[in-house]
Amino acid sequence: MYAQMVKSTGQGVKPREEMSPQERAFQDRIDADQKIEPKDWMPDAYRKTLIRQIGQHAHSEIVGQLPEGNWITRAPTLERKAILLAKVQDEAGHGLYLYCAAETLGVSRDELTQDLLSGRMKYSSIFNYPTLTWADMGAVGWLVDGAAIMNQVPLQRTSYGPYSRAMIRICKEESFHQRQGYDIMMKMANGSDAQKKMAQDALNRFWYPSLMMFGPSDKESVHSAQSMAWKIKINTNDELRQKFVDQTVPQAELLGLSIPDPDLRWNEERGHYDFSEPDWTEFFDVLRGAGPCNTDRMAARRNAWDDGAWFRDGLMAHAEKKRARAAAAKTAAE
Ligand code: FAQ
Repeated sequence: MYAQMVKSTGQGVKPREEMSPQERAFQDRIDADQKIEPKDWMPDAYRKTLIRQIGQHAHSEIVGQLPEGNWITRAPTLERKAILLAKVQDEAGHGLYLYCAAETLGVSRDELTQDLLSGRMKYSSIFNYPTLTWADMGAVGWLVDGAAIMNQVPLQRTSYGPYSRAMIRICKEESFHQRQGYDIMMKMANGSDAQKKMAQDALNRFWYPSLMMFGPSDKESVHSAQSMAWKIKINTNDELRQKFVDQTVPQAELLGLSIPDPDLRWNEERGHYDFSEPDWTEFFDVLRGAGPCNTDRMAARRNAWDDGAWFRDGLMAHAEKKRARAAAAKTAAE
């Protein structure tokens, strides 16, 4: 059953008059801001959408360790190294919270991992870009974690209880991640000419990929309407992208760095910045596996899975031994 559920949905919103009484009662609970819990009845498509989104989110946290993991051995000071190590470990923890939340929907972590490795499930496009210099650690923390928080703060109010509670814990840590990234950028932007140039270059390379993290434009977003009706998503992709730009431009100004967008300007009438859209062809290329690092990222995850086989086998053998011993003790006692 799970295998059939993973296939992408892209449904429209079912009109109320076409809903079954059970579906109507479910929608009423959502509309009343009640949380849905694992044992509650839910429409199959709601379960399927959650597995897709939470699973992708979990994979993103795990694959997201790779670009920063690349710099742990090369951090410029012991303090920076300890901070980066802690941050990368936090991302592993976020992945675990999210896999656990997905498991409450009836899918195992092994199944989700197999779907990532076979390409049936996605992870965030952003992690298919390389981290070339130390300034990229600043840009990732500032922009990538900044975009992640912008998306995740509203998800604390998502309708599915276990996902919402995971997001509350995750958001606390993401705020620290963003601050540490901005701190690196401040040091670099106020450093030597070469360091400032490196910081500007990191911003140039990470700006548009960060904007892509929010997903395609609203008119291209296949899941938004239904996910918002179910309060799985609270905002549209474009709303969050705009909020991110509005928040980030003054931060770049404070750093003395320029956003790489000649059309970026404050629009007094709208009360928002106007900005250029990312290159959506590049975005969809990355999604279908043709980004700069897709092959490397998937190879790293496949190796990790294969290298961990002996450990998983050991755990299973130990559990089986314990089970057999308990069964034998029970028989002896009877
Ligand atoms: N990358 O209809 P929509 C982090 C796919 S965590 C790849 O708009 P939806 C922490 C989408 O899945 C970052 N695929 O979809 C960290 C769908 O394809 P499908 C991850 C994308 O779900 C920091 C298709 O395009 N955060 O960074 C992307 O309503 C630093 C159509 O799109 C989350 O996952 C993309 N950027 O909205 C870790 C947050 N965008 O599945 C380490 C939770 C769209 O039909 C270091 N997720 N797609 O085959 C969400 O909020 C939503 O899923 C969106 C997409 C907003 C990402």
